[in-house]
Amino acid sequence: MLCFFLSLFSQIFQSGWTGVNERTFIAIKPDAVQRKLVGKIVQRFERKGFKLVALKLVQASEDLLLEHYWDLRNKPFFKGLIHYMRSGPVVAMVWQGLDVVKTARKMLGETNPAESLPGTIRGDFCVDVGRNVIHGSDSVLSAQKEIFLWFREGELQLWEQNSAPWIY
Ligand code: DAT
Ligand code: MG
Repeated sequence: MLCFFLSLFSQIFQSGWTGVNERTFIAIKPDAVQRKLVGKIVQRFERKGFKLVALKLVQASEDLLLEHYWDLRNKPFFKGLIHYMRSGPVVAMVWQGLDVVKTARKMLGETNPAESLPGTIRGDFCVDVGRNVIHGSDSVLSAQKEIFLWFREGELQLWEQNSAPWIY
């Protein structure tokens, strides 16, 4: 177990996914796609100054979701969660920037929309924990695992953000 985490840590440093190159995995869930919130949600990350590295509309397979939510497999809501996440396409994205993992979680709000402050995505766009519109990685390690799970290497775009000197 220790070896596993040491190897993941060393991968993160070798991959350069630190500082302004930190990356997170964000998924706009099927309810938000149906409710036409995609543009508004993407805009929040653009407006903040983060860099879009990958974006695709996907119908997630059951296997992908079982792996994605493996830590929650014993929860009573697990079956419903997988069903909800398979109920339509999700917008899978990778965003990059300084402290993006922690900051994106703040932008999302709490897991339960009722506890999410106005101004956060969940605080502004939803009411039910089972329809909470968006996923965001909870640590740099899980971001790396989730990005590798949802994307192939060639789907991550390397590009210069012209506004970078005005953001950093
Ligand atoms: P988060 O998505 O904030 O990281 P999580 O990882 O604990 O939260 O749970 C994953 C998702 O599972 C969450 O976004 C919505 C669903 N979920 C969590 N707790 C739930 C509950 N008590 N009832 C129904 N769904 C729940
Ligand atoms: Mg989570």
